[in-house]
Amino acid sequence: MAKKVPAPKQSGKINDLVQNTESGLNELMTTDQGLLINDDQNSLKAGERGATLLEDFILREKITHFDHERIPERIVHARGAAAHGIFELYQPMGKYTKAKFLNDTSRQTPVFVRFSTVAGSRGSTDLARDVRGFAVKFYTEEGNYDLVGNNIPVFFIQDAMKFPDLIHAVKPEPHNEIPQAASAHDTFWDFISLMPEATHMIMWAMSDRALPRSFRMMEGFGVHTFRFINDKNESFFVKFHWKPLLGVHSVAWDEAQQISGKDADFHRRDLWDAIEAGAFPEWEFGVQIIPEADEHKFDFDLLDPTKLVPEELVPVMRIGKMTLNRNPDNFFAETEQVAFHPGHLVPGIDFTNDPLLQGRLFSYTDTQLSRLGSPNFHEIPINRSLNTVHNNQRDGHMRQQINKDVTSYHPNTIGGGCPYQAKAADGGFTSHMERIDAKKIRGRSKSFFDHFSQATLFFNSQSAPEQNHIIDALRFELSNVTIPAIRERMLGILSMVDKTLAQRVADKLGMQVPKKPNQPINHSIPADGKVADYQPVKVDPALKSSAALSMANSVKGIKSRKVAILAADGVNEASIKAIVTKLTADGASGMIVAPRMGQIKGDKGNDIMVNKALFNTSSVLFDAVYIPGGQKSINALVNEPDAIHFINQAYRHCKAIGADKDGGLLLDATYVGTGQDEAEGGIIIDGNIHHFVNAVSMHRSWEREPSSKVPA
Ligand code: HDE
Repeated sequence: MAKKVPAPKQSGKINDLVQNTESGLNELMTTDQGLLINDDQNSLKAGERGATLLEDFILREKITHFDHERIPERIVHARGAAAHGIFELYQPMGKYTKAKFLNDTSRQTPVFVRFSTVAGSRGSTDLARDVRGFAVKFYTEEGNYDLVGNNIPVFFIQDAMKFPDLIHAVKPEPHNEIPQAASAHDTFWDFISLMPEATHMIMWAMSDRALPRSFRMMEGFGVHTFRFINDKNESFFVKFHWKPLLGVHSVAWDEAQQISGKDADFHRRDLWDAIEAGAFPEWEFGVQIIPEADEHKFDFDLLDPTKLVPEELVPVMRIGKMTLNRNPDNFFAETEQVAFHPGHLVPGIDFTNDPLLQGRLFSYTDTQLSRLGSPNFHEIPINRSLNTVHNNQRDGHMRQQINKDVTSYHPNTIGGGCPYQAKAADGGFTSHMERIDAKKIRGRSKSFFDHFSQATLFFNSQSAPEQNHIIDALRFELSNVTIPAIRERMLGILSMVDKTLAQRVADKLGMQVPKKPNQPINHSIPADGKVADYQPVKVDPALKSSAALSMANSVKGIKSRKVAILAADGVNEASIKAIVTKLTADGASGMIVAPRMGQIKGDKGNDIMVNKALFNTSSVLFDAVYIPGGQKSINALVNEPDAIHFINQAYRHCKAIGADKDGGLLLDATYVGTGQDEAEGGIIIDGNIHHFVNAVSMHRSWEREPSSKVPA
């Protein structure tokens, strides 16, 4: 039976895609030429036991198409999932930008958003420790605007020249293609240990930000500084943010590794299921605006993509909301073929000279040419703009548009001078007239040389559990490096961030922190320059800590959380009803996990539908566990090793565990134990479901972690 799906909000883009959609429901099967097919089971043969005939054009067509089904995966961000949605503006932004979609609060701008991991192949796990891509295509009335960002606000490198090196270093090693979707290997850390500019980003990548609980619980960042341009041609620097209304939350590293085995599609499924269930993910769109006059006011360079602008210095103004409300109809046609490009702009938004951004402006069209195979990739339905394209670009593989004009050049008289150029006043795009007076030089600005202060700022801004997780991640990653000299260089770099951090990592590696950190210089020194003048530096920033950088300060809530309810025959029906009703009312879900699939019998003799069996699910796929009583049920679960493991694992991962008065007896058989301190965070055994729901909404009780004795 077809699932009942809440009606998504319609958008101009969905209507646009309809002309390309197809369904075979109640239709006869045809060849690609529209010929009705009579037999799709057998090839044409010379006799029943004879050879297949070359003449069989139907077989040839079918197999030829199959042979060519695959296209190259993205060189980076190969693994991803996407959804349609809308963007709604809260307040007109005309003071800063003339972009129409940022001025009209009555309009819903259609969007298509793709989330991704960076390093892994298309079939790799969703839960790899990695940066996540956060790419948004706005289908505006002025053409497509792409904000191609990440879930981390800074990047590894300062100059596009180093991007191929970075990616070659992190991808599986070339001789044996190991490891898949992982940075814990020699070549990555070899490169990083020679690139002190990566230090700030490494702090983020080793933090739990690299292990999101859900795409829906990630922030998004434009990373680079961009420009807004208003209708008086005044320019403002701008940093873009996406703030998830569910808050920013992550899983534990041990949990991430287990999810990779239990459900490698965890994030993809989570996004899909939430949208199907009508729990539409939402983000507020934020901007940090900096007047041009303030460009040099900061102790870092706004053009340096390894730096963020702390929210304490420039607050984030929330100017609109994006809601994802519709899953794609076809993964390949939409999610795989969508082509983002930071150079897809609308009037009112422009670039800065960030050297990383400048390099990206070349790469994204170039890569589509090999990935999608033709300069006509803009005609693929998911990529085409809502306004009709008129220009003199012609022909090429798979051209769809039928250009009727005789002229394909400009200027012309034969075609009446059409298509016309648009005046700036009529929406024609003009580049910002930035004044430039410079020598042509292959080099780097000294204002980019501070590689450590914001790494320290980030580390100092983390809660104690977050700091522990960063240290654990560095221990894990560097312990997988086989060459001691690389580990040593990294310890030297870490000591520039924080001495205790470096020491704690070194202790578990069985190494010493080098007394004199080796700070390699990863950029050229001009012929007339002195080496000493080109060393990485660390300034002492005015701001010592920034609350916005810690997930501990993020919005909390119960909405869309998944709670496993452990039950067996004889379970207390009233207790199940109470918890499920409360969870559903609060926008969360409770799923019955039992020793077998099908149904179990409650204590009042009623059948209860089982959602998952202990043998086909795991606590790592849930946010919390609840144990309703019923003596028979508890007795059965006490004798189920999978049930005991389920609770122990949830305990180790610091999840909320709740039980009614009888249900608490099951905890005796687990590491949670009955003698545990009643005040222990997230363990609710008083049967008060309000207390339990509160605990779930806190996401995790990370403070429990250091005392956890549960084996992995
Ligand atoms: Fe990308 N990046 N990138 N990148 N990037 C690609 O384009 C590149 C960078 C980002 O869901 C590729 O269509 C260079 C920063 C996302 O389809 C490619 C440099 C940020 C996605 C490419 C960067 C990003 C990509 C591969 C350094 C965050 C996935 C496939 C100069 C602000 C988009 C493709 C999707 C994809 C190049 C650095 C984000 C090869 C050369 C910084 C989210 O063109």
